[in-house]
Amino acid sequence: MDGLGELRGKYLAAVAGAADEAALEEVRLAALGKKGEIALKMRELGGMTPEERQVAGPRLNGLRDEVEGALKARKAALADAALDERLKAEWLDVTLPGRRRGQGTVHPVSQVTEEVTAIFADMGFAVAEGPQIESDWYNFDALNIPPEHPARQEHDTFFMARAPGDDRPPHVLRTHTSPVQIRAMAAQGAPIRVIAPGRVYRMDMDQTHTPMFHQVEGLAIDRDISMAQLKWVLEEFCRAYFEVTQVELRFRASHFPFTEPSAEVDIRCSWEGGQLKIGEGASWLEILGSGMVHPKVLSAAGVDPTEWQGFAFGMGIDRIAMLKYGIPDLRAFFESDLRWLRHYGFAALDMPTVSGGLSR
Ligand code: 2NL
Repeated sequence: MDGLGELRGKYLAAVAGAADEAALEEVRLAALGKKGEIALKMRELGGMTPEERQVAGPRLNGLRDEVEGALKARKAALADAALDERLKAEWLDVTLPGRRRGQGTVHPVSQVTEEVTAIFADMGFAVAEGPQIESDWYNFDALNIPPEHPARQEHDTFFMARAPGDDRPPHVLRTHTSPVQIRAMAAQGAPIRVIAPGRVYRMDMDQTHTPMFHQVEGLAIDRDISMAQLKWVLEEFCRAYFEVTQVELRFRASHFPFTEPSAEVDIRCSWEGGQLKIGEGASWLEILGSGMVHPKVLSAAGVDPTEWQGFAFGMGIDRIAMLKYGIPDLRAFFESDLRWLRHYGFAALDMPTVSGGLSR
């Protein structure tokens, strides 16, 4: 069979010269497609004598394999080149400083979390973090909340799914950041001073509740801590946070399973002309819950209640953000509306410190 050498030269050159995948496909069709030159040659094998076929067959198969191989190699090379091209086009220097386009703002929740953290850091509290998906033990049992407690029922708590057939109690989305403090106590032991800011979840949605919200809890455990220190720490916090010189707090007896005694804390204020003023006036505003950590909670966290005692408190970050910055509607907090964010957001790179000013 003649002309195979020429076909070989022609198609290997065509493959090498194909500039892109479409051109390469044209070459493949012209050589190996149903009516391709090499395919047609292979059909001629049928009309040959067995002796002729024995010679021509292997030569044709060899030619077909060679062209197929070249097509494949060229296709891979083209793909590599295309990828290189793309990578070059998309290259960017991540070490360059950011271009300030003045678009983004710091969300009030982030701002207030930073402010609260700065204030308590100044008083010697470290920040503790923990998982948002918790075991029911850390979220409830360790906090002296028994299985039949209403807070544990389905209508308040988001339960995670277990695999079918797995009968262990389900994990929950943490309903408060207390489990973070249990973990901190268990890991570090006493004495300890921590705050735990973060997202918490409860099945609740109306004018004043969102299913996800933010809380900060605080904990101080030592040999001789009393409610007097709790009151001072909270007063100091309120002075710094609301940026006023005078504050007055009122402790109202209350009940939480994890503290004994427990107190809800109100701050003196006025609402003159619809404007909130902290520290003066005849009104009281509830801002947090607190108490002395229950001995059972200390035990659950591996801290000996005959040796150690301390206070704990919890407050809503979203709520104190609304109070300080005059934000009327809680639900707008989590809608990511750019106009709202531009209005209520804070300048980036302007971190609050107690000495340098919190909110400028
Ligand atoms: C509220 C009430 C409170 C706590 C949270 C706490 C944490 C541990 C032990 C004991 Cl590890 N207590 N946290 C105590 C009292 C009140 O929060 O109204 N929060 C918005």
